[in-house]
Amino acid sequence: MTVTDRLLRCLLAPAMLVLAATGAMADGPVLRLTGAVNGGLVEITRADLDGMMWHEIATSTTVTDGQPLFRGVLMRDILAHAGADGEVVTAQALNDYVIDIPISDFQDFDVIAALYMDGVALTPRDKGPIWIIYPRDDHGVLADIRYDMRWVWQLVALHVQ
Ligand SMILES: Nc1nc2c(c(=O)[nH]1)N[C@H]1C(S)=C(S)[C@@H](COP(=O)(O)O)O[C@H]1N2
Ligand SMILES: [Mo]
Repeated sequence: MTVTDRLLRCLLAPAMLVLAATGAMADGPVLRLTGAVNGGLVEITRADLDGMMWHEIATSTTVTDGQPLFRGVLMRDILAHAGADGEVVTAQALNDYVIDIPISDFQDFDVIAALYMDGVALTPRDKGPIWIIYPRDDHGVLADIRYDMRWVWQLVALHVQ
C-alpha cells in the first residue's frame, strides 16, 4: 500500500461510515417482499420507489400530536410492483414486531408506506425507514385498535400469502 493509498483510506473510511449511518448511501433495498410475489423475492430499492407515484396523507396518529403530513407510496402500488397475488401480508419490523394485514385494506383505503413525516425522512430511530400510514381521519372506521395495530413502523419486510 502506498502512502497515498493509506492517506485516502484514512480520509474515506470515516466519511463512508457517516454516509452509511445517515442513509445517504441507501442504494440497498428498503423493503423485502417474499412469498406470493414475482420469483418469490422482490427487493424494493429507493430508486424503485422514486419511479412510482407518491402520495400524501395528513392524519392524526396514536403516537404523535396534531396531524403530521406523511409522504410515501401506496401499499397497493408496492404490492402490484412486486406482482403480489394473495390475501394477506405479514408485515415485519426492525424490532421484530410482526402482524398480518388483509390485502383488502390496501384496496379499500389509500394506505401508504410513508418515508417522510412533515418533510423529514423517517429514520430507524424515529419510526423509519418506512411507516405504514392509514388515512385515519378520512374514514371513521379506521379509528379502531384493530387498525392501529397495522400501522407498522420500522417496516422492513412483507410476506405475501
Ligand atoms: N414496529 C412496530 N410497529 C408497531 C408496534 C410495534 O411494537 N413495533 N406496535 C403496534 C401497535 S400494537 C399499535 S396499537 C400501534 C400504536 O402503537 P403504540 O400506541 O403502542 O405506540 O403501532 C403498531 N406498530
Ligand atoms: Mo396495540
